[in-house]
Amino acid sequence: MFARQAFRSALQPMKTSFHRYSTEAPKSGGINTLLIAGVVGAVGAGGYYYYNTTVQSETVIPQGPSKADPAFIGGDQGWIGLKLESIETVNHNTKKLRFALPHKDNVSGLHVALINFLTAALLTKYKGPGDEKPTIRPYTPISAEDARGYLDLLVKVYPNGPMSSHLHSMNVDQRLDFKGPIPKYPWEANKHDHVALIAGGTGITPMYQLTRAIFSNPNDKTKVTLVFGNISEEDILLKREFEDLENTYPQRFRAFYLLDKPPASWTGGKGYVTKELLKAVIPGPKDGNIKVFVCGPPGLYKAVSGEKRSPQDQGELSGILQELGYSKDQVYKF
Ligand SMILES: Cc1cc2nc3c(=O)[nH]c(=O)nc-3n(C[C@H](O)[C@H](O)[C@H](O)COP(=O)(O)OP(=O)(O)OC[C@H]3O[C@@H](n4cnc5c(N)ncnc54)[C@H](O)[C@@H]3O)c2cc1C
Ligand SMILES: *C1O[C@H](CO)[C@@H](O)[C@H](O)[C@H]1NC(C)=O
Ligand SMILES: *[C@@H]1O[C@H](CO)[C@@H](O)[C@H](O)[C@H]1NC(C)=O
Repeated sequence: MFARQAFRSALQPMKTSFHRYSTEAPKSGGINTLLIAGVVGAVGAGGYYYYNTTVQSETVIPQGPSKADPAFIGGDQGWIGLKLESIETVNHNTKKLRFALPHKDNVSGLHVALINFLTAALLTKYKGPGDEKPTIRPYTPISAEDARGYLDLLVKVYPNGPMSSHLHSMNVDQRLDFKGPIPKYPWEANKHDHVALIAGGTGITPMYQLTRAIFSNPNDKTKVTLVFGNISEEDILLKREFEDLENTYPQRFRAFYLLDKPPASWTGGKGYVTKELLKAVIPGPKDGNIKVFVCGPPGLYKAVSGEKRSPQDQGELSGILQELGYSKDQVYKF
């Protein structure tokens, strides 16, 4: 299928933000126009291969990870200082930071069980020398929920962002306060037939967590369509991980990448998420039991779904998804 081929060759990692949403008018024409024409053509020509597979209901309870003591149990546990164990530079503005859990046998505690998975984040806290109040920010670890002894954060630095700047300035053996888990969207196998994940920049990390929960459970037959936007090719985070999924589950996983500043050879999308693109590539509001997840910088929410009002309040649905006819309960803003 044309679109699939075009995108497959375009698979790359992701990251950064849809800064143009809020700061500039979109550029028009170019590759993006061709891309959308291609996608629409493909859909029109025969519909999506992956709407045809029936979702089997689960019959076997999968084995959860073997018993291990979780580091994060929520409640009144309070902050836990974790030592930075290693630092990996991912690209010009992103680092992967590995923090050691208190004991080498601890798991993070961000999973409930494979069949009843709570997508979740951890809070980090840092108070700089001159700061009146501590800065607290949520992060979604990208390490596996059953990884023992460590957790990995993928962190993009924002020039004037207090927490991301602090994280990027940290040295091995320094400690950072963590607390959690902060529950997000409760997941269980086959809760939805098809989910669409619309991410910008590091908004990819919760999407990765959910995707991994789905594909690590052999009983979960959910189809996943990812739409991921960032500035340049180096900004595509977790690209290899998503490529592996696309190769392993071609009937169930598809990824569409959009670049603000594509190289000449780029055959994927250009610019930002548009109504036409979403209409062409994600399941529609009437396509059965579907759910659309959104995570990214403020401009992405504004354009696609409307912003969250607070961690507890999803706010009204607006933007592209509302225009396309999705209902509020078909959309979850991370
Ligand atoms: C559930 C969840 C999971 C997350 N996971 C990750 C992760 O895995 N990795 C990661 O790097 N980040 C993640 N984030 C984002 C993270 O929490 C921080 O927001 C980010 O690291 C920046 O923090 P900061 O203190 O450095 O900068 P901030 O002070 O938060 O500012 C960052 C940038 O955003 C701009 N900005 C802030 N608010 C607005 C606004 N309302 N409108 C327009 N622009 C604004 C600022 O100007 C600045 O350039 C996650 C967020 C959520 C909600
Ligand atoms: C983000 O940038 C990376 C690296 O340039 C690229 O591979 C990826 O496709 C981009 N993703 C989005 C959503 O723009
Ligand atoms: C980590 O594992 C140890 C040993 O298994 C356990 O006693 C402890 O409660 C776990 N959690 C933390 C936060 O240390």
